Amino acid sequence: VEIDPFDPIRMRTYDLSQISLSQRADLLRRPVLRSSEMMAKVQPIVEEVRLKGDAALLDFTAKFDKVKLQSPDEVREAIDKAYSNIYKFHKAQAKDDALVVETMPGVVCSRFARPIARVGLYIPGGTAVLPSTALMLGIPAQVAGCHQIVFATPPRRDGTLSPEVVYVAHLIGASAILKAGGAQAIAALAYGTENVPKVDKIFGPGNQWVTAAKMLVQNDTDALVSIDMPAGPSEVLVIADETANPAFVAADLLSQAEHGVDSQVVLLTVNLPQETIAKIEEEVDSQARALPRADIMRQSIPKSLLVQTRSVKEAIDFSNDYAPEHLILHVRDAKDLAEEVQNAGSVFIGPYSPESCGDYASGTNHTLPTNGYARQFSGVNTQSFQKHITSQELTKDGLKVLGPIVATLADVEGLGAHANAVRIRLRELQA
Ligand code: HSO
Ligand code: ZN
Repeated sequence: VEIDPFDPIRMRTYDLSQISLSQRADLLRRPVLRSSEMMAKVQPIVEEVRLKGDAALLDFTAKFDKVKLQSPDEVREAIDKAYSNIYKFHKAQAKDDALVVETMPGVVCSRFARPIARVGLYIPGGTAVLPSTALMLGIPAQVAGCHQIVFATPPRRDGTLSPEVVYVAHLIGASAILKAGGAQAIAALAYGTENVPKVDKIFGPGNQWVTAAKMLVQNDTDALVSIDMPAGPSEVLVIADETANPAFVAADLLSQAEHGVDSQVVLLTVNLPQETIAKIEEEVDSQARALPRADIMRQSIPKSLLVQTRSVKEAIDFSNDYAPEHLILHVRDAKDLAEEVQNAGSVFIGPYSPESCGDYASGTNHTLPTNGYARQFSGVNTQSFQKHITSQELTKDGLKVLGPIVATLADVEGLGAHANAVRIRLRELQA
């Protein structure tokens, strides 16, 4: 039936005085309920769910609602495994946090770590919910022993939170979840509100609003808050030589390209013949078309770079100058080449180490420096949630040796009180 949107919407109208008895009888009839037919259709569905439970439930949801859901158990198990790996790697980072060095006989210097007491972890909403980011920020906070861990994440349309984010909040022992996103969430964490606790450091990726708000509050001495690192769009640089599998290379480029229309994707080929380059390009095109976020890749891939180089040396030099967030090495002896890396957030070595593993579950952190900041920033790690305090203890003999050196340097700077604080003791020791 053709439906004209401009057709008036009207009821069927009759006048009892104008219609026959048989027409009147028609009006009294209900539309036919073919209930036995429907029952026959529904019965096997009911039966299948009764017998097979969740598996059948998910199958029918895929068939009728055209959505492939995962079973809650499967998701929980995957989160648990990821948690365990990320925990292991970040726990190991906490090992060398007590340092004691006797720099001279009787002069003992030490350094010890303390957690940053209150931290705010921003988990973006937007085009993809990222419970993995909750793990990547929450686990090092937990390992470091932060006293108060506050999540902030934008609520979904219906006002609820993603159940995966809530599950991670329980795992890591978060004390609160702020259901808000954007600049307003960052401000609430920085200053505190009636209901939101003020934090000492704010972590996490976000859009331009979130990033700008983090920069603002970090510059406000009244807020007294710091941030993890400057953030920009996610990026990957892949180096591929003739040993690379074109399909793997393309898949890795696309996994970054799907993050957003401004994702930065760079491919450096090393002495690749034109046919191999063409093969990679075909793979990029055909894989992208079949993926759910093809629309995003249609915008990010045309902005990506393919640069041909003549040697591995030329490629790694380019990469070190670019300082990518993620560097993937699809080359012969990839492990040796990794030794040459000077600037990168995280390195993925060889054909079986896709960035996805580091993004989710191998153990390394996925909150990494972008925009060239890998030159001077590390990715988020356990130390990001700590500060280090140093201390020293000198014996009398220690001061006898070190004191004159200090007094001399204080004299050079013209800081008599400094020199005096040493000499007053040395005199007492001589007496
Ligand atoms: N590749 C992103 C992290 C991420 N990937 C989260 C999937 N989920 C960071 O650059
Ligand atoms: Zn990713």
